[in-house]
Amino acid sequence: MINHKINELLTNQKALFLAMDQGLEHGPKDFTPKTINPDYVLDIAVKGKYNAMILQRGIAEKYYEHYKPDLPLIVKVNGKTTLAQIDPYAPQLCSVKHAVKLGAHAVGYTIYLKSSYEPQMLQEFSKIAEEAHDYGLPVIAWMYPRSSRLEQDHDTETLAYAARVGLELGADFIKMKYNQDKDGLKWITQCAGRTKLLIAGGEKTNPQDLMQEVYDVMQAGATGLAIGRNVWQAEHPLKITAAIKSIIFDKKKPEQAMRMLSP
Ligand code: FBP
Repeated sequence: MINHKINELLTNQKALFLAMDQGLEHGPKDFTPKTINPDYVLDIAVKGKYNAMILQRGIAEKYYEHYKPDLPLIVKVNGKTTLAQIDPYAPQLCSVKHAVKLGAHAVGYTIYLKSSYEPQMLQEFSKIAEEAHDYGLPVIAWMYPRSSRLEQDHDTETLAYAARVGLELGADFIKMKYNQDKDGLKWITQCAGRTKLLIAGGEKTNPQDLMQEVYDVMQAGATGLAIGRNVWQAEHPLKITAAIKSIIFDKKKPEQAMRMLSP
């Protein structure tokens, strides 16, 4: 059952998800008057034929219905702002039952390993994974080693540990940042075992670096990307989407993908 549901989120065992939860995670600073409108981003997801759209419950409740027939939904069931002056902790904000009601194909949850709240998040995630699997929904764990003492930890051994934690906890996918260590990422995918690895997009970068990164992570064994700002902040989001997809799904080289971006 779960494997079938996982496969529904894949194209030839690869995946490209679009994320729009940055309004909660970062605030409006990531957006312009055009991109702040969820319909703008949802439209990119449909036209770009993304494997799924990642939303928090509020945007899903108010905007998703219209796109339901064409776009699988992943509901992010926990989250946090950058406003709280505490060690990173993203509590559960949406029940699995409610995500199911919204039409979710999967649920996502961020675990900040190294935070003093890590034990709570491990426990919450495990319960959510159990419940989601009971409903037949795959679970995606955002594995972000981070604490107030340490902004982010991108050390390969820590990311490998995080990947293994994802497997041990029952995540179907893990999502993490790429630290530009290609050999390291091969080890990280091995540590993740049968849990599929997705890479986050990060802040907007130039298309050349982005295409190289997509190529490198796919070569290292990633299943795909869950990306946001690099797509919907782009001047031509559908062109960027097509270029990324050519690498993920058609095994194109970065130079070939770049040619798709020329006017
Ligand atoms: P981006 O591609 O825009 O980085 O989005 C991916 C993502 O995981 C989002 O789901 C989330 O809002 C954001 O990154 C969290 O980023 P961070 O916590 O590093 O600021």
